[in-house]
Amino acid sequence: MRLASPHINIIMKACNKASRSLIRDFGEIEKLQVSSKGPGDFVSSSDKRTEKTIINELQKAHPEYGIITEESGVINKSNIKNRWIIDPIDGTNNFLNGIPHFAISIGYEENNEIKCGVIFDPIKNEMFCAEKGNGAFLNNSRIRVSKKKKLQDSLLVTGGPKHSSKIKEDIFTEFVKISKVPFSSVRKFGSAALDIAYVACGRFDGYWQRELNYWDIAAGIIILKEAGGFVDFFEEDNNAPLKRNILASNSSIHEELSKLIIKKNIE
Ligand code: 2AM
Ligand code: CA
Repeated sequence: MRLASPHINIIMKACNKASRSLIRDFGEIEKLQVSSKGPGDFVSSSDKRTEKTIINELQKAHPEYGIITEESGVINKSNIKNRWIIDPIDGTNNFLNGIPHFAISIGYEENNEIKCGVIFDPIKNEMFCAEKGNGAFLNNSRIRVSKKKKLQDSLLVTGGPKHSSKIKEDIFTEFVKISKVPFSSVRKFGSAALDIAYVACGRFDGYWQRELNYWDIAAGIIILKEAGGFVDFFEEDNNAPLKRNILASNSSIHEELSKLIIKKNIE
């Protein structure tokens, strides 16, 4: 791999370390699924342990950096210049159900701009990573977005709505509208981070989702951009900078897909 900045190395090391217990825990899930208690609490403790390992590794290198995480919230709040953005398990519901499709996602942000990021699927041993100006990689190979030119024929992915969503009906309406594009297909795989990574390496042509959290997609933003893709945020609520509605694509189908996104403010 030709990425060698100190930050990307720190992130990759943290991912590798945290993934060891994550893989072990995933192996336990099957047994827990048949128990009367179910795997819920176990998953939540696995999530926390993974996050703790990652934070420890990152803090060893830069104790002064800010950290935004799913489980622990914000650490070193006053440092907004250098920040790590962490999602210890993206695709928690898959993990909980014993479905091998989830990832660790870590981005590094400098002055509000994502500089590098890693999305690591420990089960398939696929590490997607990128740093600004140096391209995007899947393990040791350079990745590029697909060459598909038209929305027709494209393979798309989306997610949501979440249970608590107040805009479920609008999200379903949008889903139906986009699903009706001739000869295209829409998938729901349950991990926002992997959805974007898969657009970056050309497996999907486009991805959209509403009501995400910043940590779901921070690393994905730089990976997709460095792979030649395009990321857009629509109907951003300026009072909630960590909330995101995202449209990510191979660039070529972006405009066509964007026209199908419901533009009225439904938040
Ligand atoms: P998670 O697995 O870390 O919860 C599923 O469509 C994708 O959306 C996952 O990446 C999931 O992240 C993310 N997501 C964010 N907030 C969510 C929520 N409240 N409920 C379900 N999925 C959510
Ligand atoms: Ca997530």
